[in-house]
Amino acid sequence: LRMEADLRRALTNGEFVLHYQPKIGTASRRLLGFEALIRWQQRDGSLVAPARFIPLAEETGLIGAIGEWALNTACQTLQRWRAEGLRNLSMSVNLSARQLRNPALPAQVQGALARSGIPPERLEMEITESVAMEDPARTVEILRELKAIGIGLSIDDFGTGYSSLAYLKLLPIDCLKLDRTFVTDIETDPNDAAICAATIRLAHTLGLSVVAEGVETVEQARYLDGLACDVMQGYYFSRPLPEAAARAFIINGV
Ligand code: G
Ligand code: G
Ligand code: NA
Ligand code: MN
Repeated sequence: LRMEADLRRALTNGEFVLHYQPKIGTASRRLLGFEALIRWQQRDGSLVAPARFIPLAEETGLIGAIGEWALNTACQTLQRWRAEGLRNLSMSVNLSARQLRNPALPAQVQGALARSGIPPERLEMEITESVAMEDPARTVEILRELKAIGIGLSIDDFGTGYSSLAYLKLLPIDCLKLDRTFVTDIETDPNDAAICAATIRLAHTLGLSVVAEGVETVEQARYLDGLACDVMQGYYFSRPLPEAAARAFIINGV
């Protein structure tokens, strides 16, 4: 498969880049941190979205090396901003199924923290609900190990998978990320509004915070504010930004 060879070459040639999407505190409307999202920058400058290569990276096992690169790069970027005195922000990194089940993951996380020098509580890892619930008992064990390092943990795309509430209670997580499919029509679809309201109440009852994904309009932001959603992310505030633009976003604010 040519694409597999292309992926290997991309890694050795440094063709992957991270873009950073702001996370905004709902009540404060302040920048809290960023989510790192990988892109493949072709030699002609065009960007390939992760949906087009992460599945193959996952199948071939290349995700191990690509994911470790993303983790280290995200931590180093945050450390550079910290060294410049640019506020006390957090950085979120996405984890695939295979990364989560790699026994070397906790050591990789500790390595990335040690090399960059960022405090553990400034790093967050996002695991999708469907990955977390594939083998929930095992997920509890792995996440406990990661939590012991002191990092934050989020369940991504919450509401699209099938969460066992019994296991949700056992997972040592800090945050649920409400999938953007529920946010899109929050003002017009009573079912979506009810799902958002109920998820936020459930999360708060369990001592978790909530990030709403895919916030694209001021009306959605106001609605989520009314539901006491803690954090928002989406094109209304900013698209994922290249590093230089993310740095400018920190400095110029929202
Ligand atoms: O940025 P975009 O919306 O195209 O991202 C699509 C998907 O790719 C998201 O589900 C996101 O979690 C995943 N993704 C982005 N960056 C990374 C990464 O560094 N590692 C892994 N495992 N997944 C990523
Ligand atoms: O699966 P995950 O939640 O990690 O994927 C995040 C993806 O969602 C990224 O690829 C990002 O580009 C995309 N995204 C972020 N904000 C918005 C938004 O407001 N609207 C839409 N349609 N996509 C968004
Ligand atoms: Na994510
Ligand atoms: Mn998500």
